[in-house]
Amino acid sequence: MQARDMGMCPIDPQNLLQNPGFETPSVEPDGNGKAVNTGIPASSIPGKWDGCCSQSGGGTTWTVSLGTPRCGLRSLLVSSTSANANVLNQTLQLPAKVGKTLTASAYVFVQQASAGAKLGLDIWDLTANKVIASSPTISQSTADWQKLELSIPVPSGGNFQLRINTSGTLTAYVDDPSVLIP
Ligand SMILES: [Ca+2]
Repeated sequence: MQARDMGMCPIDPQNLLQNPGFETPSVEPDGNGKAVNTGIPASSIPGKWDGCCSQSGGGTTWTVSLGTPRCGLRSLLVSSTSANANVLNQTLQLPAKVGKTLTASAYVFVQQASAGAKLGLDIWDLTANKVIASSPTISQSTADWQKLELSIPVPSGGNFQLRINTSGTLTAYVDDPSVLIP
């Protein structure tokens, strides 16, 4: 892994997510903060991030990493092992934005991906209880950070989640997620 020196990315004051650069230090004793994907307990990654989805075999672990930030000091290390769909999500409640187009994005850097592994973003409609938009997914290692993006109108009710969705067996970094609604 080459050293990266990109410094702090500009903070977009319009970004609706909390802790989008994963920069907020955790209160975890290890100083990182980590979410083992059991659903209970919820994620301890600061900034309203929550893990989801228990499963019998395999799983996904999210750890705030100091090793490979795209910007700032931290990024999110995602490690999936024979996982079904696993998500790290952040809920947004924006009834005033219904019908306006949201754009969600994040940068990912996939270190290793076994056959069948996938990493992508989606929007989960909390009213309809379904995915309403998905970014392209990445299923192979990448040479550098790669941007994933999607756009969709804010659904009826305005309650939705941005989800970082991973399955199969892979190791990747995620940084700088964003939800913008002009
Ligand atoms: Ca960061």
